[in-house]
Amino acid sequence: MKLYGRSFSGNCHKIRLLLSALHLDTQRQEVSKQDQQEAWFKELSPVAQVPVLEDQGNIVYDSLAIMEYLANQYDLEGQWLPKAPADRSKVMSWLGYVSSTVQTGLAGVYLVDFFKVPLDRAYAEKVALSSLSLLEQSLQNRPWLVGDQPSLADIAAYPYVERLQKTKLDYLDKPKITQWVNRIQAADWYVE
Ligand SMILES: N[C@@H](CCC(=O)N[C@@H](CS)C(=O)NCC(=O)O)C(=O)O
Repeated sequence: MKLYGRSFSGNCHKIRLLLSALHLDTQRQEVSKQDQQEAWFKELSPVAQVPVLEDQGNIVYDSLAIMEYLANQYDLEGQWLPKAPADRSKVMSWLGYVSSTVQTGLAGVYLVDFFKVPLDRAYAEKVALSSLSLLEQSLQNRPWLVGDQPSLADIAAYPYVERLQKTKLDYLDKPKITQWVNRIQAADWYVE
């Protein structure tokens, strides 16, 4: 199994966390922005984005698709992506929210503050603050975003929250989010 990615990327961090949680050994290849425009990489990812996973001759791109692939292939008991439709839908709702709103807000702030990408910082911060409120509220009475054990929902959201420490925004005024971050970093499946 091989993961093509970039260490700074939140989308790639999700996959590293899930691979570790599933105890899967992976070869890793760092892909530069320049590599992403090369023909060999576009053959793997027609959208020229990381992450890309190669497994048993299958090429999967997009972090959401990779997480779903890995869960279906290797999470046989459904610990990370529940099998029961009602529980599964709760995790899927978070994955949808992370791919849209959390990426716009939290990842947007990270891109502006850390990489100096010229995005609308004020809009990204407004969206980020609403996501932080929702996360704080969702963690009010439980340790994980869905149910009483960690799931893909936590793995997908974590990288963007953690990366706020490299920005002018922070989550440290949110006690439940802070505890959740500490809980994830203390887990035996946690990887940078
Ligand atoms: N929807 C995709 C988004 C992937 C994405 O935006 N990847 C970024 C890095 S985090 C990328 O490769 N951007 C193109 C570039 O940097 O040139 C996913 O979830 O994997």
